[in-house]
Amino acid sequence: MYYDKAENMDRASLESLQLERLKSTLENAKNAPFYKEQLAGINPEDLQSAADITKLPFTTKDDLRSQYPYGMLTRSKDEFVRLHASSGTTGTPTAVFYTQKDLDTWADLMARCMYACGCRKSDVLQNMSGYGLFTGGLGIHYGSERLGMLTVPAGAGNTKRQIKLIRDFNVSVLHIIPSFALYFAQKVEEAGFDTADMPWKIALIGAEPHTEEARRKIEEMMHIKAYNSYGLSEMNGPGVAFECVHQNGMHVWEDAYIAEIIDPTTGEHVKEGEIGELVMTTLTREGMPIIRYRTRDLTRFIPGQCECGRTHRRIDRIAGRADDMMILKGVNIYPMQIEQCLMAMPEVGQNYLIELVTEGITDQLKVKVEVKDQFFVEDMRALQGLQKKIAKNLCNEILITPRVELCQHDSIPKGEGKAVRVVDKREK
Ligand code: ADP
Ligand code: K
Ligand code: ZN
Repeated sequence: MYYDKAENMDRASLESLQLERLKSTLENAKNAPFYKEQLAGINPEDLQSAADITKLPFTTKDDLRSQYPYGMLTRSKDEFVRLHASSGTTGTPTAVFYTQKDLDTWADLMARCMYACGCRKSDVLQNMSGYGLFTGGLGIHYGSERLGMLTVPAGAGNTKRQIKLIRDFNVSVLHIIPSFALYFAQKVEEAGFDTADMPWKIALIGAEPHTEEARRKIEEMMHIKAYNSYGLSEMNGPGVAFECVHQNGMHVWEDAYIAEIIDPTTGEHVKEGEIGELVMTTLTREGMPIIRYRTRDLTRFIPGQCECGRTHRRIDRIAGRADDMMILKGVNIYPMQIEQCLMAMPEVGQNYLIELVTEGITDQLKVKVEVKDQFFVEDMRALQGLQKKIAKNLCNEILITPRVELCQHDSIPKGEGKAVRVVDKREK
């Protein structure tokens, strides 16, 4: 029923395994120049339980940048066989290094994730994310092979070729970025195929924030089951937390990571079930352990047990990155609030773009929204009505009335990688 026996370990055993691994991680981390200094006063043997992790200092993205490239490594460069880099969504990228053992551990975790949402060795997986430095390429690829799936390394882009590969090889599992999935569904229809007739069953979607509404839209448009996949290169890449078939939050693999959720301003743990910043510690990485990493991602622990019987706690879908927050007229707004509202409206198509502009002396929020063809009509009054309706729905959610611009479907440029949701054109 599970890929790994660790998945339904009882909590007491899981927590003592965490403590044991945390101690050895600290011991090992002290071999890295950065942690040698950072952990100087800390004796791992003083930790009484995994909860004592709060006594350790945080590691930030800036710490990783300041140690670039080799300051986080615990051993000689000769012991490493691969590197990846973060996508650099929020600034200078950081590099992550893996020994062969680290790659094996990662592939096992990844295979475990895919198994949890129903992938089996009889499946054929097409990896539609970019390869190269981005962990969604090789990370997913080796996990898929580890599970025994026939793996099609299609890479990003070229929708025609993607469709041909899917049909020729009877692809049953897609790994695809959610913003691209919405676009791709449309392209499949335009190429003259019915998405209901495609061989796929399962989509692994992740790498960027997306709402439940966007997931449902992908599922409906593609006639597929879509599972949320969370990871970040600093913690290997994908394979950190994943949805099981119940689609009610992502299990964090607690034998491999310690997850905490903190109030980003005080650094203290939030109450169980409250939203905050996810902080992650590696427990099974030898080459580049990272302790209490501030992910900047906002989520919460979902209280209670999952029906699947896995004992590893679940996190809710990422509400956004702390860095994504926009402040306009004194109001805090997250792009996902806007997406949630748009994707719930039947008239709205696949894509949208948020623009922050300066008009006169004030800042304005502008939202460009692609409208489905059947609603993009000649009738001015109908269009204005739709525009008003969208603005009103958005205002209910974000408490500001944005300027809404209706666009024809496919008119907002779509890149191959993570979607850019916000463009800041404000005068500084
Ligand atoms: P970058 O931070 O430069 O984008 P990565 O490529 O390592 O670097 O991406 C990791 C980040 O991507 C995460 O910290 C998170 O913000 C986002 N992410 C990954 N998976 C998901 C997901 N399933 N839902 C929401 N956001 C995600
Ligand atoms: K196979
Ligand atoms: Zn579950």
